[in-house]
Amino acid sequence: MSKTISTTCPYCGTGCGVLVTPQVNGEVKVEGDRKHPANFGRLCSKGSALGETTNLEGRLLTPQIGHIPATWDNALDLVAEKFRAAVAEYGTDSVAFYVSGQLLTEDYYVANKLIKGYLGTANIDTNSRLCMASTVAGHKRAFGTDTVPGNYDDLEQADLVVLTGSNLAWCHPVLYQRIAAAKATRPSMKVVVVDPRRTATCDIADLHLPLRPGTDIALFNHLLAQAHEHGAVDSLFVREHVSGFDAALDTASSTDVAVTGLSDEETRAFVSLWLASEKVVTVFSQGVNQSDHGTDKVNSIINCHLATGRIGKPGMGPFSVTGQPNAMGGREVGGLANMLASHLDIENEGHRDLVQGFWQSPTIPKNAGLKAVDLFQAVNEGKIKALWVMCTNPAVSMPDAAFVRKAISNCDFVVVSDMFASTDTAKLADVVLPATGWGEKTGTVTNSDRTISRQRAFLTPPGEARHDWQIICDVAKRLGFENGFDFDSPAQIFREHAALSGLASDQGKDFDISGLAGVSDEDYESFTPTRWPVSANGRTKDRFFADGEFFTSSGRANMLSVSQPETTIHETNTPFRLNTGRVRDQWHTMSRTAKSARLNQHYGEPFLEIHPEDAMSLGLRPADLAVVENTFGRNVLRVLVTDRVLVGDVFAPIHWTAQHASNARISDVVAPATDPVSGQPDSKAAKVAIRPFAPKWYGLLVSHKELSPSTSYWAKSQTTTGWQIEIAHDTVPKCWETFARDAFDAPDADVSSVLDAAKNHARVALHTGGQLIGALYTSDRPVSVSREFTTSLIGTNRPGALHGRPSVDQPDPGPTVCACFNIGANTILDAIRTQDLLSVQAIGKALSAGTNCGSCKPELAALLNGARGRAAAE
Ligand SMILES: Nc1nc2c(c(=O)[nH]1)N[C@H]1C(S)=C(S)[C@@H](COP(=O)(O)OP(=O)(O)OC[C@H]3O[C@@H](n4cnc5c(=O)[nH]c(N)nc54)[C@H](O)[C@@H]3O)O[C@H]1N2
Ligand SMILES: Nc1nc2c(c(=O)[nH]1)N[C@H]1C(S)=C(S)[C@@H](COP(=O)(O)OP(=O)(O)OC[C@H]3O[C@@H](n4cnc5c(=O)[nH]c(N)nc54)[C@H](O)[C@@H]3O)O[C@H]1N2
Ligand code: SF4
Ligand SMILES: [Mo]
Repeated sequence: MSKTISTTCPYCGTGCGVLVTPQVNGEVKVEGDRKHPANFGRLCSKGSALGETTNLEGRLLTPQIGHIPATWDNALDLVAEKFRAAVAEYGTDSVAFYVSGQLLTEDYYVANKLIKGYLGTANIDTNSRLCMASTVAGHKRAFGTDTVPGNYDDLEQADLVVLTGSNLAWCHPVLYQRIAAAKATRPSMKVVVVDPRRTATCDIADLHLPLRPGTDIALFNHLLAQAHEHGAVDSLFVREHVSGFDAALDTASSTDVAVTGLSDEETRAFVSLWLASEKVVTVFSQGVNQSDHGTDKVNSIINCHLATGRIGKPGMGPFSVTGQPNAMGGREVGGLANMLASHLDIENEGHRDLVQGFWQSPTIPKNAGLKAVDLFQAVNEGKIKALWVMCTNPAVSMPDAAFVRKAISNCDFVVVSDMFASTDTAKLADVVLPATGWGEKTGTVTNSDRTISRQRAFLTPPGEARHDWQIICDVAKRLGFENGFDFDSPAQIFREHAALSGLASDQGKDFDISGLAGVSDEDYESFTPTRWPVSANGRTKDRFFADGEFFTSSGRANMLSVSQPETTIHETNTPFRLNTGRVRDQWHTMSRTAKSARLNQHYGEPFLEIHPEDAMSLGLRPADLAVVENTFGRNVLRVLVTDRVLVGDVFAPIHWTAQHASNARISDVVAPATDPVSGQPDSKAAKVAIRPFAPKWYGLLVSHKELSPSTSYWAKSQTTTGWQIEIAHDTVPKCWETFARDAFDAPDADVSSVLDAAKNHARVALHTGGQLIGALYTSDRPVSVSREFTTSLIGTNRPGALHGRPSVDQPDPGPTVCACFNIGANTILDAIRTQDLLSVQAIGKALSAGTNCGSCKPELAALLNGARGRAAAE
């Protein structure tokens, strides 16, 4: 039995502590760390499945030049030469880095140092621009710095938690569970969800406000005006510590809340809950940030907290939950194009001198660099001659992604550092560099409540993979910057970063970890989760701003006068508003989560949520395929008819790439419109036309190996026995058996089939050596065989492949709900009925479902409610 290592989950910004024990058989046992203050032992489905994602399938193991394996020396020499040549010939601003909130702080620190202090340009932006930029800008406008005032304990201590534009149940499941547990022990605690969609998060909501998308400012302005009318303003706090109250209130008072589309009853209920609860936390996330007026949305929320003095004290405050594991660390090292380091400002001469002096670097840029959308625009215009993309997949995740792919393809020289060889971005690069990933690398991350935790390695780097900080330092040294980049370990980088923060804090900045500047290598190794600030003079703080001291030049917080924009929809002459976001069990562009069969079972295919009325008027039936398109691009998605979305709104997940589906990169149809203050893209409001895809036939392939179908639609996902591939096509093959043989590339397999040509109905099974290697099911309607059953037959000689569903003595478990124990919806519904189960806990007792990570509890509740509803109707 090997040693247990404590590390941190590499997914969401909750930042859960994970205990990992490598097993002798090569597997990795993963448990929640009971001592970690973010999760106290809990993990969600993604965290629990981490052990299933560390295999080497798909990993990039050597550097490549022109997609041909190369030595590190040759690859690094080439990168250094191209960057040097670009700067020499076209100037410092002809080079750029595009980095990520998933880099560790130490990686991020050296990347920022190299480009700003040594290459001399601020052209470094990060995927945090697509994620947290509006919050950063909103915080800075209100507080003078990018400060998250509260911490996770506040979520449990609050009397009211308002979740605005946040699907916490799926995106920060452990925080959601902490709130749900607090509410269970203290039922007087209330939860409000503000989201146009009825998400899984609504399961614990006392009130769900399905406001019209893009109308949050109207709601919060209304709240501010009502707070004033009801005498709930904290006049003393405002007088002593806040500027801009009158103007903000004036604007708020003239805002018409009717644009939200909410009923008077709903808004009244919201206002009275808010004003009656002293301890209010307003959690916000991408429904707020990813908007062309996201910064104003952020300030409309902060305004309400400032006006009522509900900030910085236990159980209250505005709370931005960060998306990526190190979104906060990236902000701390200054990874955004308009920041310096340690929350200092690039456009402040004093700050620049201070950082340059500390680094003793040859240069420092005077102006902010290009923000993500403008950066790729400049790449397309040929202004950026050398681009280095690290730890992010912009070919999929940037708005107008097809344009971004074109820009990257046209760029003179593009380097991509990634763990995987075939990401949609890596495929377009001139040089790809193999980076170590979670479990192999070591360093620190900062979570949403300012807690710094260690990631620790428990696996040796595969192939020739190197750590991101090493790769960056290697290039820096080749560029002649040995002095600034002579680091031997992440601990050494961390100490430098911590020391710099002390100087920043002397400039009146919030971020201060100077108390950690002297950590020894041993201290760093045994470092336990620590919330900043940790200053050299011993100052720490659990919360900011209770004392009314802000980081603006006047020391007062700012309320902003923010108005509700009249229209938030981009005109492209097409009718639907496309909202995009996440599903519970996939992480972004799926490079890691799609390796876990049990995570894939939650949703195995890209989909489009559409309201029944809209589906009917378009002639779309459940499980049909729909084309979603506009002038920017086109997607084909499986239709999921549901009244969870409003009429006129549709929702699609962001995760699927060209590796996983024929046409499902959703950002292909997202316009590159941005917030004027933060530069953050408006990712939740694409305007799209929708029509039926109407193929001649639909099909399903289950297979022991990965296939690359040539059908006009396909979407594939890994299963416990191989692969499951949904297909559809517009021409009917002459012979289904031949089609199947070709699809499985199995000319010698034994074929058996059942065919009904009139309905394009075929069931073909292929066996070799008596074992099922593949099966094809087709129909002129979406294929309705049991995916769970047919995939379970692969690699076995069990009968039933042609039938496609289990016989009566073998119950069909139905689609997986509980990923941890692999329990399907049919099993759960059956138990609810036969055992008279009345609560989620009772389901847990009977079947174990929901008792490990608990991420499926909202879905268990939905099944319970559905079963109860049906029983009532019977
Ligand atoms: N499972 C999973 N978890 C993740 C991630 C993942 O990929 N998968 N990614 C992580 C990252 S990087 C991030 S940034 C976070 C994101 O976490 P969230 O922000 O919670 O996730 P999203 O699904 O992007 O969007 C949240 C909600 O905003 C709503 N919304 C859309 N428009 C509006 C509007 O105008 N007003 C309001 N009030 N709401 C609106 C959407 O309907 C959606 O339910 O998740 C993190 N956690
Ligand atoms: N339409 C729409 N678009 C969106 C969003 C949305 O809600 N709607 N959300 C936006 C948001 S909030 C975010 S955060 C982005 C996320 O979008 P991306 O950052 O593009 O997505 P990821 O799949 O997380 O990309 C991370 C890449 O880094 C690799 N990687 C993992 N670990 C390491 C490592 O240690 N080192 C290196 N070098 N590589 C590594 C992974 O294999 C993967 O290819 O998407 C944004 N785009
Ligand atoms: S909530 Fe889940 S994904 Fe987020 S850090 Fe915790 S275990 Fe990881
Ligand atoms: Mo994000």
